[in-house]
Amino acid sequence: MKGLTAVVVLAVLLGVSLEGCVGNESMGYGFASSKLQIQQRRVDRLRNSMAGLRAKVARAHSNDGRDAIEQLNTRLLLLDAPNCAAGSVRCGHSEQCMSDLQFCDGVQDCNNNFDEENCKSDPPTGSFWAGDLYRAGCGFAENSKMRLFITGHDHQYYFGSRVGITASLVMSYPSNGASVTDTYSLTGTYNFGKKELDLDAPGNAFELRCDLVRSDSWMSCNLVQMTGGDTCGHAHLVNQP
Ligand SMILES: [Ca+2]
Repeated sequence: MKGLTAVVVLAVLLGVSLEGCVGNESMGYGFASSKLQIQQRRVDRLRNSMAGLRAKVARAHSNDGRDAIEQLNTRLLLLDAPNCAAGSVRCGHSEQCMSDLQFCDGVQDCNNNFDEENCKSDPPTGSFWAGDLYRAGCGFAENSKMRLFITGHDHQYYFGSRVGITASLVMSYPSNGASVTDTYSLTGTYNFGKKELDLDAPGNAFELRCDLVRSDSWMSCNLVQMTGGDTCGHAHLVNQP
């Protein structure tokens, strides 16, 4: 019987019709047919499990977990060091903390000059970022397509730690069988020390707060209500070529 079972499983895997090979009850093979049907169901379940596992592996590759781990490590090193007070940032890999207001002001404050490194105006003017909004609330549609265009910078020498940024946010989502697009003009600042982008939508009662620790490739954003501070959704925006 074990030999027959092995043959049957092999036949199923090769896509051979089992019923056609072994006959039916009327031909005196009822017992064998029943066993084969059980084996068929087991193989089907295995196939479904394999398909689920393949999908999970594909999703893991597309999410690129290395980026997430690197971002978390960087945040721990640079932003969330327990011995740095609120509003302060760790000077790279040293133990020294510095106010984010002293970053990119043209004066070396960190002993290792970390505060005056990487003072380019991120995200750059003309850059384009896209992703999906998820865990949506506050009236925003789940899985809205978000596209963020950085339209300009205004970096004043007397406030070097921040750079003024203008942007255009386009949100597209299905509604009643049609695709709806809302466009918002945003203004705000980029914080060099914390690597944070904070954009307000004037008159639209929300702001977009983004973490640009990996500013060359993607940013992690929260859509937040201006009143109350409730999070209305999260988006992983990827820099588009
Ligand atoms: Ca400085």
